[in-house]
Amino acid sequence: MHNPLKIGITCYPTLGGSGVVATELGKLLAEKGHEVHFITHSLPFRLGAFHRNLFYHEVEVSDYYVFKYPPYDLSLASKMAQVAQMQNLDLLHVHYAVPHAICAYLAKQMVGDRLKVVTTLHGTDITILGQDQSLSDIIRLAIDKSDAVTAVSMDLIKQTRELLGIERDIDLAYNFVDKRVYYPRDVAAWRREIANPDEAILMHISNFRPVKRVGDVLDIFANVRRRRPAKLLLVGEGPELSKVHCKVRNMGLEDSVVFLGKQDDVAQVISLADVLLLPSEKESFGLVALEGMACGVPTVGSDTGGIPELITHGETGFLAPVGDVEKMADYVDALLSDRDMYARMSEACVRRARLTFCNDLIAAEYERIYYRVLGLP
Ligand code: GMT
Repeated sequence: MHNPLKIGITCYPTLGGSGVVATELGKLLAEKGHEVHFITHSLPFRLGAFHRNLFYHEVEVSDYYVFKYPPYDLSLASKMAQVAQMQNLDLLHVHYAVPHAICAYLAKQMVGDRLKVVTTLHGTDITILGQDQSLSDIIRLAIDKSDAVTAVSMDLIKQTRELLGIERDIDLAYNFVDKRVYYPRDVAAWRREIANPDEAILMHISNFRPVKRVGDVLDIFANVRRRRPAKLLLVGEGPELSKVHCKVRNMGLEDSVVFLGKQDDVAQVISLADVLLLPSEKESFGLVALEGMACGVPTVGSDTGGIPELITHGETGFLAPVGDVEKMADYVDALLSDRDMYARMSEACVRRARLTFCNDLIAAEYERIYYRVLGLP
């Protein structure tokens, strides 16, 4: 039995799966008795109620008039070092390489080698930013200098090796869901307000970035709707949203597509869906598909990145090549046409989410990594 640790966590606090994973992990670690210090530019949106082992340190950026670009990265690195010294942190666990892993490396230079750095790679920090010539060398340095590096799928480990030429060990730590929050909810009353009893509900949840291929979501939906009554619920916001609005109008789908915007209670919202759609171009893991699985909702999506590690084709969903909207629509239709297969798949989803991607398992994996880097095996 090890002593509780003092852990600093840095993530993007206001958006995206990486921030969700980091915040939920911090909450779990605090529950397990560790002292967790979030070092971020604003309060992580999933932090929720006060907990005696959770602390928040806000990064303030200097806006001195000589700066064309306020140096957030330097302020973050300094804050990490200050908090590490004041609170006697054992380690910094940073989520998303840019700029967090680089800042943690700088903080470690200020504090000394006793402060360990664990970096979790989440996906686009490697698959998109890692390919940007202006960033790739500094990302490689931060990865090489971290005391441990984790990635959210085997595929992301492979991509990190191939795209950045990284040779060091990288631990696998999948995304996880808290089974106390994500389980099939009874949302029958709400469902009646949104769809007629004979209508299927398809859903897409994302940050509406080009990589999510929301246009494909509409094409899949239009195809399915030619075969059966259905509604499409779109959850989230992002740069492609107005384009998607336009496409919905041009396709004459205004009456059957509902824009729900950003939603806090994802477990409740996901339970409204019969099928989730995730036709992404790239996806290192696909946290939203796991959240759906845990609520008993199968996903139809693309067989790219880490998605096949999460969704077993034919057992917990269906996968097709990126852009093959016809095939994805066929899979949605097949799922909705066979009640027995649907029930089997929905049960398999809940089972797999609980067995393989459950919070206790993955939090324990991160703890093992922390103790290892601290020389406490
Ligand atoms: O999906 C996004 O665009 C957000 C992004 C993030 O960094 O927050 O998500 C990435 O990290 C998630 C948590 O590990 C993964 O579940 C997503 O698959 C991954 N997104 C991509 O690889 C595109």
